[in-house]
Amino acid sequence: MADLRVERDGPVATIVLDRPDALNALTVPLKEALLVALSDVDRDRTIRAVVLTGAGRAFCAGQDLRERLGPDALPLADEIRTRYNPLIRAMRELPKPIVGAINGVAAGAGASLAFACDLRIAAEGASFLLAFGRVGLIPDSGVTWLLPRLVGGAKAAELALTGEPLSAADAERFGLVAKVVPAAEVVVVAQALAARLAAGAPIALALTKEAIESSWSATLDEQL
Ligand code: T3D
Repeated sequence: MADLRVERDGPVATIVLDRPDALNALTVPLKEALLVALSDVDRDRTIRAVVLTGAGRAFCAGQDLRERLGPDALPLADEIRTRYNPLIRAMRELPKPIVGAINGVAAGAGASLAFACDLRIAAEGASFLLAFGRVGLIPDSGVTWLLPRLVGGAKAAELALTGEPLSAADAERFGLVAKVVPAAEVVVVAQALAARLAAGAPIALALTKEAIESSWSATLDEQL
């Protein structure tokens, strides 16, 4: 599939955003291909864990801003509802763990994709950038839900309001990434973690993911 590759190694599928010249910025075909890949991974019972990464030096630079200026671009809100929100839902509802191999900058909706992974391994030079304000937007694609849950409200507000980048090292300090490794190792380390998860009990993993997700809107009694 153009702009997206899916590589298989036993029970682990690695999904690679593959537009390195544009820092893997998200076009309509790329978003559609990613949604199809997530649905394929969901249906394939032999796949038990997923790695999401980007080709080249970036993880993902968010919405392709060149495409957005084109004549065929949907109104912004429609694009978010019809293409971005389904992607974030598909990632959070996938009953298999997703490990983000954050190989470089994750900006705008690219940061949303990184935050929607279950675990993140980051390359030393990677960063997270809530670039939405630079193009006059508020953080969309789930950022305002995902980020406070990952790093706490104060840090989420700081990152969202200032638009300052968060380095991989700081992201590790805040628990946003599980581990920071040299760039050359990030995919291999993420795949090894995914393989370890894939060796676990799949239904237990799926229910664990679901229980953590549902805890945010549940009382302790409901969760018990
Ligand atoms: O539909 C909707 O609009 C709704 C959804 C919105 C959600 C969003 O994602 S909004 C946020 C969109 N993303 C951004 O605003 C980020 C824009 N990019 C940057 O700020 C910088 O590129 C980075 C900080 C990510 C990286 O900087 P740097 O200096 O390492 O690289 P660069 O030189 O800026 O970019 C390299 C190339 O990638 C360059 O192309 P060229 O000149 O070599 O042909 C640049 O134009 C291209 N590129 C980078 N980001 C995008 C992009 N092309 C299209 N869209 C991009 N988002």
